[in-house]
Amino acid sequence: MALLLLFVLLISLVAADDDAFIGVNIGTDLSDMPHPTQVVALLKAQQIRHVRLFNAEPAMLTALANTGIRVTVAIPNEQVLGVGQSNSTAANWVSRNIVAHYPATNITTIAIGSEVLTTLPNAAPVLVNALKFIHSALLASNLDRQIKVSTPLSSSIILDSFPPSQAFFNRSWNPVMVPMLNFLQSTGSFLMLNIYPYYDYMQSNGVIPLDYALFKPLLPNKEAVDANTLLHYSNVFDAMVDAAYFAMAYLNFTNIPVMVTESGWPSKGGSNEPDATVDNANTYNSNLIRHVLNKTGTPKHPGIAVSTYIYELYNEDMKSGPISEKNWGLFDANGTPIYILHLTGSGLVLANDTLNQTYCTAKDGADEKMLQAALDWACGPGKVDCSPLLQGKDCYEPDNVAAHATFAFDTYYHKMGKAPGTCDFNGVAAITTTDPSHGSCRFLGSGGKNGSFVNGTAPSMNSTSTSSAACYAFTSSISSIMIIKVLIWSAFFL
Ligand SMILES: *[C@@H]1O[C@H](CO)[C@@H](O)[C@H](O)[C@H]1NC(C)=O
Ligand SMILES: *[C@@H]1O[C@H](CO)[C@@H](O)[C@H](O)[C@H]1NC(C)=O
Ligand SMILES: *[C@@H]1O[C@H](CO)[C@@H](O)[C@H](O)[C@H]1NC(C)=O
Ligand SMILES: *[C@@H]1O[C@H](CO)[C@@H](O)[C@H](O)[C@H]1NC(C)=O
Ligand SMILES: *[C@@H]1O[C@H](CO)[C@@H](O)[C@H](O)[C@H]1NC(C)=O
Ligand SMILES: *[C@@H]1O[C@H](CO)[C@@H](O)[C@H](O)[C@H]1NC(C)=O
Ligand SMILES: *[C@@H]1O[C@H](CO)[C@@H](O)[C@H](O)[C@H]1NC(C)=O
Ligand SMILES: *[C@@H]1O[C@H](CO)[C@@H](O)[C@H](O)[C@H]1NC(C)=O
Ligand SMILES: *[C@@H]1O[C@H](CO)[C@@H](O)[C@H](O)[C@H]1NC(C)=O
Ligand SMILES: CC(=O)N[C@H]1CO[C@H](CO)[C@@H](O)[C@@H]1O
Repeated sequence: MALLLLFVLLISLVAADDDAFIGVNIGTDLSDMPHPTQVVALLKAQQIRHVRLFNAEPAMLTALANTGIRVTVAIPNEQVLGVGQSNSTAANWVSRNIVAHYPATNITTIAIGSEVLTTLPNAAPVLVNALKFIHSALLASNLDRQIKVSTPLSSSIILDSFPPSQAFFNRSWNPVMVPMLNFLQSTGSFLMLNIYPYYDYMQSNGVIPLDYALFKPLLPNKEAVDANTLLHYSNVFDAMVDAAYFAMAYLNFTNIPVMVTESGWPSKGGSNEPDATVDNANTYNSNLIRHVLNKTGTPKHPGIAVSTYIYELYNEDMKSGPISEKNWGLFDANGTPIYILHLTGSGLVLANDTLNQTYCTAKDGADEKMLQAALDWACGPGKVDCSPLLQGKDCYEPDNVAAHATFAFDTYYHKMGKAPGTCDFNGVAAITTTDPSHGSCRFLGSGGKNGSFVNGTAPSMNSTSTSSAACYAFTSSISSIMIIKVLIWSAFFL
């Protein structure tokens, strides 16, 4: 009986430990990158409990100390070659960047490089050595159970990803993938994968429907069916994750979980990137977060949710490339949300963004005469108070029909309790999640933008205690949890 109880206790610990989480990537390519204490204040206000950094910057790790936030740190690509060629370089890296901060800063994972195979192929031959050397250094410091080692892969190395059951890793990389998967399996780590349905959709030339990329509900006959497994896919994300499971199974690895290290959608793009919009970004990220936290899992492994880091916290204005590259963020440098996610009732992460606000605007390109007629109707029979549109009033500028109609439509829509059909106006109006307020012209329903504004109210760096070399006490219960965890994973995957 006692044994049974112990077992039940361990299982519940395992279950808690395996809860899928939503994390956020923190890129720092901003011209006015907030101070680490401001970053941490934003994370706290937004209840973000898991972050991934692209390096192991000491000031950031110090600011994250004693916050309870779980941290994935990275060895940047330019250091992978050095670490993979020398175990003493690896050992030094661990003592300088990990041992110096753990456990005050709860580092849970070390990501070796970023998409090394596809962006830095000359480091590929030493990539597995880098994983092993870093792991050995953790082992020597008794940290190998707390801190996992892996390397984020681009999903482009998975070929023939639809149907997922036929997916396989680009065979040129088998000499790296096989020992890598052996390493991940034997150390209880996970396969890190970057998944970008946005690019899959963009590159598919219309083959992938936008709704399928955005997790929007599809009619059952529109779902993609894998003819070999008869599994139904209703979104690109699940199909990619299952493709990774099948690609691993093809190499006989069936018990390595997948962790998605990057996924997101840009909120703005150039003229050749028409689907990089605020609405699409909001829809994708909101649906992704709900999907992960709901533990829906994938068709191949239902109920096994895939922890995912959203790309990314801030818009990075210094990024080169297309306009969309600078616009993947959830927030601007001030900590103001780019859009308010639709997350009501989905749990606590990004809980400030629960306003779920919608607005009614004039459709882009709508016929001016029809807009004018709808505007006249709203301000007349529709009983909207249109006085703010008068010359000299808050919403007079910009003085054009579309802007004035948007004000009238939105006011009417909110007055009617956002009831279905109240944002149509003969087809010239549409619902959006973007607050059309500008200057002193405030729209009904706006006001969420201030909620998470963070302005350096956190203590300055100098008052934050710096953790010196931390001592770590080995606890034997952790090892038994790991063993049970492995057993449970294998049971799920059989
Ligand atoms: C590094 O490798 C050498 C030779 O392969 C070995 O003797 C040494 O113990 C290793 N050092 C560490 C810290 O693993
Ligand atoms: C660090 O994170 C791990 C994994 O989520 C958790 O089990 C552990 O309790 C955390 N440690 C501290 C000190 O918060
Ligand atoms: C597979 O990887 C090799 C080596 O990077 C690359 O040259 C080749 O184009 C890839 N194959 C496909 C189909 O992407
Ligand atoms: C996978 O296992 C099967 C059965 O044991 C074996 O025939 C096959 O060669 C293995 N494939 C690889 C890639 O190791
Ligand atoms: C969560 O998952 C359940 C089934 O697993 C489903 O019925 C429900 O609609 C999902 N909720 C959301 C918000 O996706
Ligand atoms: C949030 O938005 C969804 C759809 O976008 C809607 O079904 C739901 O009723 C909204 N919830 C609230 C509290 O407004
Ligand atoms: C936002 O905050 C500023 C300063 O705290 C305040 O003046 C302004 O009225 C707020 N705006 C809204 C829409 O709540
Ligand atoms: C933000 O901080 C700056 C500098 O400390 C200050 O000048 C500014 O007024 C603050 N803004 C708000 C809205 O508190
Ligand atoms: C921290 O202290 C140093 C030296 O005492 C000072 O130069 C620096 O401005 C301080 N930084 C902050 C953020 O207060
Ligand atoms: C608008 C809103 O809900 N703001 C809240 C965001 O979260 C912080 C911390 O939890 C609260 O203090 C704010 O009131």
